[in-house]
Amino acid sequence: MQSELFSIPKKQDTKHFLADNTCILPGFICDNATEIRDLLEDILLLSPPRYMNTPGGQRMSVALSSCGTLGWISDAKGYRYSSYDPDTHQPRPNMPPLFSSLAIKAAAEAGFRDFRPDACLINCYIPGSKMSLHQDKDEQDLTQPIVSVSLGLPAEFLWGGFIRGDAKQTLLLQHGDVLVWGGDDRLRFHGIKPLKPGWHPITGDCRINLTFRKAGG
Ligand code: MD6
Ligand code: FE
Repeated sequence: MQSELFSIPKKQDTKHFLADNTCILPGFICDNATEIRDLLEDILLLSPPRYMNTPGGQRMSVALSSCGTLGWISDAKGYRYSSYDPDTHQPRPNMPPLFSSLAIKAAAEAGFRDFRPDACLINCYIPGSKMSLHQDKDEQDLTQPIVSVSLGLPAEFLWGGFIRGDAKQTLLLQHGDVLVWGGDDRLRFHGIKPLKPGWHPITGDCRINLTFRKAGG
């Protein structure tokens, strides 16, 4: 039943602002999901997702890869962007034109008209994977927004304030949804609750999240 429901995804031409500079575009990339998944398969062969350690030595719960000019890494030296894959020592796989054009279109829809992403982080979640509350602040130009694309299993997204302990809203991010934020909302704390088990026709038993950023100068 559930798979039938998911296999006829509908693009919804709506947007909903959670705050002045945080916008959810439900199902925005549904029509492109299969093509995105196929492109991701090629990228993840070149740069396989891996569990990195936090600077404190904790293994992260989400497996991560990147494409584009820059990719995000974490190790004992800290969080940062680098142009080389730390495991393969190769440049990052190219960001497919479909990825950048959808990210630019979504940003414009949310009111950010000059978004030029140079990094696409690929987060792979299996049941139980979570992302602790964090701020995205490793990018050089914090005036540029972040565009987040959800594929596969739904996830509960925690959307907080500017101090870790601020009240949080829980938002269900579903397959095809795009979340865009920037401006005054750029440094909000956020995270993902442990992924619930399930199955999705596009991604199987996992969730994939892409976040597009302008990481370099
Ligand atoms: C995720 N997303 O959805 C994790 N960061 O799996 C993020 O950490 C995130 O969705 C900045 C802006 C939007 C996001
Ligand atoms: Fe984030």
